Amino acid sequence: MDERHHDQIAKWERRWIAASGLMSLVFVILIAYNLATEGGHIAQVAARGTPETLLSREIFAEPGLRITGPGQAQVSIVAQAFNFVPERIRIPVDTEVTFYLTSRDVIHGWQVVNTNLNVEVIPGEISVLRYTFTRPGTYLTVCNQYCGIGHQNMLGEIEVVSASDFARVDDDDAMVADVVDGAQLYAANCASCHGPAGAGIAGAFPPLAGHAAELAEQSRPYLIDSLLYGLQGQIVVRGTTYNGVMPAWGQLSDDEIAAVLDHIVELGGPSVEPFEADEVAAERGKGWSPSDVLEFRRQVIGQ
Ligand code: HEC
Ligand SMILES: [Cu+2]
Repeated sequence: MDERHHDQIAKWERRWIAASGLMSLVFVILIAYNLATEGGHIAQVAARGTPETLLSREIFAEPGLRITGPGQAQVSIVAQAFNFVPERIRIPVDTEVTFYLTSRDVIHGWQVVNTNLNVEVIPGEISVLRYTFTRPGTYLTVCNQYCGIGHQNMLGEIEVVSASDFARVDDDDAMVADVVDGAQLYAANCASCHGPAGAGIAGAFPPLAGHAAELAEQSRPYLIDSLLYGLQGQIVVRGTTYNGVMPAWGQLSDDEIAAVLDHIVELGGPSVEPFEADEVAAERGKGWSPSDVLEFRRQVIGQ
């Protein structure tokens, strides 16, 4: 080998070293620019435990927004297959918000589009982070961790409004707060799995349209229990086998359970007497597991 070749190689080596050095510099500048303009928003772990113990904490008893002082608020959000509770949050602009996030079931993501908020929401952990929205507008929130068959439907919204709009809208809400809307509860809690019209997905989520009314004819307590305590194990609906997990909805009030049941029995099938809150209350406190509900289903409905 003569010297000439060595020089040639050394020249290219120097160029590549310079190029990779330059690239690292660009990355560092981008990170520094982002930190300087947006600030770092890295979630901290506030608590660990089982999902049940974390969800029984006061902050998650009624998830959503709480104004804690002038220019300060708290927002708690529960992620679950396949939605965020609450789905929609209204926040006054220029308010320092402390977000508390946890998951009821599997790992989810919570990314607020057009901001640098991006949290991995882990069952058994409460993640905390602070953020101040300085521009009014509607921000989309998405789950960015694949969490199951309804993952792509796992969307939410943060509406950032001026202080005066916030006060006004809050009054409007107070006026309608007492009206429990079964269709709305269904859309927010059930549609991601059972479909917007209750058609289900063959083999994954049983249909409710028509089927729920048939179940109610056979056993109203069963239908209530399936919501209060969930359902797990093999069932057959209209010749199709399902072997999934239906989460428990005991966190909904008696009125809300009755309203959502009225909605699903009205999706089709035989006509059914409206459900009463008392009827739901009578089924509470049995402390059943989803497998107990399956056992009960075998007795009153069949396979
Ligand atoms: C995460 C997905 C998911 C969500 C959300 C969900 N379900 Fe289910 N549901 C299921 C699965 C899966 C089953 C079947 C369970 C099994 O295979 O044992 C089921 C079963 C049921 C059954 C019993 C059907 C039968 O034949 O016994 C009813 C009733 C029901 N769901 C109603 C609802 C209502 C009402 C909501 C909203 C409050 C809801 N579900 C939310 C997944 C879901
Ligand atoms: Cu998810």
